[in-house]
Parts: sequence; structure tokens; C-alpha cells
Amino acid sequence: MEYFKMEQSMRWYGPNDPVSLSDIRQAGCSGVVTALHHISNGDTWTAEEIQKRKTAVENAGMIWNVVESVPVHEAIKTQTGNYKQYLENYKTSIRNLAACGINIVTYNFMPVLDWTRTDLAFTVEDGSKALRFEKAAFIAFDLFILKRKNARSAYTNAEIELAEKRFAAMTADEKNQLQRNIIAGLPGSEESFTIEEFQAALDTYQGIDEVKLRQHLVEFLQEVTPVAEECGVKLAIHPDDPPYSILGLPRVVSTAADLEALFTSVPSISNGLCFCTGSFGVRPDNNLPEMVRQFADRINFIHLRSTKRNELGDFYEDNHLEGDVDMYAVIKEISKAMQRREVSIPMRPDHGHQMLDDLKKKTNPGYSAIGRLRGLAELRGLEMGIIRSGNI
Ligand code: DNO
Repeated sequence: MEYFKMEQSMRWYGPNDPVSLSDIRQAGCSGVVTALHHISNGDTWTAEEIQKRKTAVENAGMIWNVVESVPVHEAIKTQTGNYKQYLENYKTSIRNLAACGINIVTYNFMPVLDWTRTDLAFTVEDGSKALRFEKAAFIAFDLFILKRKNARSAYTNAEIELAEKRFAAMTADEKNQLQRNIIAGLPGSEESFTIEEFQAALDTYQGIDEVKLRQHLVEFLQEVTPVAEECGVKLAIHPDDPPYSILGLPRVVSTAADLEALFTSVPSISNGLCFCTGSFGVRPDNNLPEMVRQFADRINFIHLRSTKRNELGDFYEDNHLEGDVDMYAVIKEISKAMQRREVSIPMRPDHGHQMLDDLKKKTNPGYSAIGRLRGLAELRGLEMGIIRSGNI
């Protein structure tokens, strides 16, 4: 019997990525997840530019199966300025992608910052390096570097005390590095700020609470999903990372209840999800296998990664089969969903440690070749074991 398996893919940042298409092919991938990062956020992706990238991927023997991401301009999230024009551009980009045969589009709706970490080179026990979010360092950034007004009210006294100690022990270089890690733009986040620009960006969310941001997201989808549906494109919203409000900004894609609200408000079949275990898994109250079951019909793309949290609210990115995510249970649910739906859903190992030869190389944080290859190899082995044991 033939089974539907996850479509093995890896993210490629384009011609400047130190990891080549040939590396990705050798890792066993058939799919490449990429985006036109050279096009400014908000501008239209032309069919010509899309086709160029598509050809590059196909010449390397793979397909461009998922776009990650067509970024949503901040003006759309805040519904200010030129946002109607940006919405039109978004629709045109989707039409152009569909015309080139690319029909899964990832995006996120996180205000100002995409994914956020405080440490990009945290040495784990085995000597490899991982990405980490350390709450005390993050609070230190908020209170003592950014000096955001009223920030103290978001934290407990114990948290503030810890942050004070942490900050007092940092060298000037460490403070600079912390600031850079948080606001200078992690790969794929498409935005980079100075501290002044960053505060100005935060200020654009004054008066936008969760209710309002959710409403803006729904209105964005009400505009875009009819176009996507018409041309056969499936959208895949990426959850908040980390999955809670930071820096006083609202976040609305963090929990099962958030997803439920989103899919109820916009039932279109094009309104789908990028199921990212690393993002959702940071919250102990997110039951991942249960969420896969609940939203199985909405999952258009999968990011597999595991985090390990502690009682202080810190987390680091663990090996793919370790940490807090029950990867066995998650893949089992995904496998069941794929057999039922009769589709292979694209999956990429999300991030990986910097390890072996990559420790001597310049890599995009989280996107080294060898760490992701290790993750992918383990994940596909686990999937095969689950399927072959007849356990689905
Ligand atoms: C981080 C990524 C995110 C993701 C965007 C999707 O490694 O998972 O940057 O690409 O949030 O729009």
C-alpha cells in the first residue's frame, strides 16, 4: 500500500544563502521553500521574478512548493496609510504566484517583530549551538535598553529583579549583541531597526489591542482569501513566536482558541495554517497532537522543531526529537490526517543546531546545513517508523 508522506523540504534564502540548492537536494529534499527577499515588503511580486526563482529551483532538480513568506506590510496590520494599495499588491502577488504554479503561501501577522530570540549561539551540552529565548535578558532589553514606557507593569517584581541582575552582569558588547539579536532582524524577518526606529514602530500600535488586531487579520483574510480561492492558492498563517504578547504588542495566533476564532470568522478553504511545533510548543497549555487533530483540514504546511522550556519562561531549541514537543505523537496525527485527506503536506525541519563543520562557517542563525540535515533525517525516520508499524 502506498502511503502519503510529508513532502521533505528545506528553506532556501535565495542565491546568497550559504546553503546551496545542491546541498538541499543532497539532504533528500524534493521541495524548496523560498521567497523573493530582494523585493521590498509591500511591493508586488512580478511573474517574471517568480519564474526566475522557480527555474533556479527546478534546474537543481526540485520544486518550489511553498512560499515563505509573502510578508504582510505593517500598514495592513495597523490599517493605516497606504494599506489598501498594499492589499491590492498582495492579491496581485498571489495571482502571479498561482499563474506560475506555486500555490502554498506562508505569512504571519505578528506586529513589528517576526520571530524573536535573545541568544543566537547558546552552547548546548553536546557542544553544538542553538537559539535561545532568555526571559531575564529580554526583560533587561525592554527595561534598560529600550526603556519602554510602562513596561514594568508587564512583569513581576521577581522577574524585574532577575533582569536587573542579568543586565548588571552584561558587558557593553553583550548588551549590543542582545539589542542586535532582538531588533536587527533574524533571517527571513524582512525588517531591521535602530532603537529609535524600533520605538517608533511600537508606537504605531498604540490603540491596537488584541481585539483590534484580530479584526484587522480577519479583514485582511476577507480581502485576500477570495482571490486565493479563485486561483487555487492555499494560505498558511505562521503562529506567533514566542506564542504570547511581547513588548506590549498584541499577538493573536498563539493558541487553539486563536485558530478556532480565525477559521470561524473566515471559513474559506484557502484560509489555512502553517503548523509550527516549535512556536506553539513553547506554551505548556498548547496540546500539539490535539491541535493537529482539531485543525487537520487547515494544515497546508508544517514546521517541525522542538523547544525545551524551564520554569522561568526561558526556552532553547532542542534536538528535533527531544525537548517538550512529543514529536512521535505529532507526526502520528499528521500521518493520519494526510491519509484521510489523501495529500502529502510539505514539511521542513525548522531550524537546526550549528554543529560539526558549520561551527567554523558563517551560517544564517537556525538555518545551517548540517543541523537541519540531522533534524530532517531523524524526522523522516520517525515518520517511516510510524507508517511501517501500521500505527496510523
Ligand atoms: C523563523 C520562521 C519565521 C517564519 C515567518 C512566516 O525561522 O519560522 O520567520 O518564516 O514567521 O511568515
